[in-house]
Amino acid sequence: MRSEQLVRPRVPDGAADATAVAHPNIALIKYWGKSDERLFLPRTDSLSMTLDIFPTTTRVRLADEAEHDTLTFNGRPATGEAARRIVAFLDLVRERAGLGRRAVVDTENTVPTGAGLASSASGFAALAVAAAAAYGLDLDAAALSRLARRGSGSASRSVFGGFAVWHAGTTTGTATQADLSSYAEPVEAGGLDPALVIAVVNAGPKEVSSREAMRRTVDTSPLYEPWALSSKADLADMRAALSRGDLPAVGEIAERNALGMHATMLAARPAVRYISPASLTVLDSVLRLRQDGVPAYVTMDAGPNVKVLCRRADAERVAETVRGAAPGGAVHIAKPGPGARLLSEDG
Ligand code: 2P0
Repeated sequence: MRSEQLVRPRVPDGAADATAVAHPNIALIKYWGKSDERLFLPRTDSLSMTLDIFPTTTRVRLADEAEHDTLTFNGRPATGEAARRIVAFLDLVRERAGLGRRAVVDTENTVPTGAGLASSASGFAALAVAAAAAYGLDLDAAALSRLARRGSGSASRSVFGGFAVWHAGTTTGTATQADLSSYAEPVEAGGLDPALVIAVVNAGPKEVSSREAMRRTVDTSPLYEPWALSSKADLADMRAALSRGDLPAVGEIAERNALGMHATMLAARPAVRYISPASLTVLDSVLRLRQDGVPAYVTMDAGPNVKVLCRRADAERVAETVRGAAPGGAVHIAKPGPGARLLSEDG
């Protein structure tokens, strides 16, 4: 039987086989734009809620003699860009550990295909925790967050459960100083009892990757800098709203921050448009709910699917409403979930 440990893995002596689980997170204050692409340093701070659904489980075993890493994803060989990113991440871990051994990495991802949930967040958080343990790195939670960041920016936040803020850090000084300065940490949300209703309006693959879209936005959008500036104020307001457990304020701030991010993309040259007619239909239905007195607020990421923040007590009603607005699409209800953790055979 496997049992769960705390976020900080206790590295068994000579561990060469470790399994970790992590969940996706949805940003309420968005990460959009890098200041350093190699180090995955973001231009702005962001803040997210880790979900209790769609875990990724990753096992990393060190191979004895292999010349290459062996990677599977849901039982099939990983290929292309996904494989390249995992190998680059393992190279970073190997460099830190001073070990050259290749690995066998098996990933089981439960995010439904095209659900519009960044599986790279749960994926690299689980990989960071499992690979750190397998290669014998004894890292605290902040160090695991920094490491996960190097696989995918948003993964830095999935190391933590509940709400987490990811510090943009600094780009002045050495690369090491910059790297050390950017990590996530937990945020208290007193008395908030939230749910996130996820409306999958389109399960197709996106035409522009978020990495390319954020690069294009930073390089060409005249609205980018104003949004980045307003996002700072949004974060301060969000922290205050979270600490007093004020769901309507949390929702309003999240909604304006997300729609502002999409505005920066619409102003990019050429424009990046993730919002679809079906997204707008869901947005309208949420506005109507609000007019009926239900506190419900939207956020959207690099895709057309819509996430609706509401009180847990209202989640079923909200789900029913968005299901009616986007018939045929799947609707999921998520609550705050746990941080990344190591699983062990012996407890
Ligand atoms: C976020 N997104 O804060 C933002 C909002 C999408 C929209 O983080 O290039 O997969 O691997 O650092 O983390 C998606 O981007 O990008 C994302 P990389 P990532 O959740």
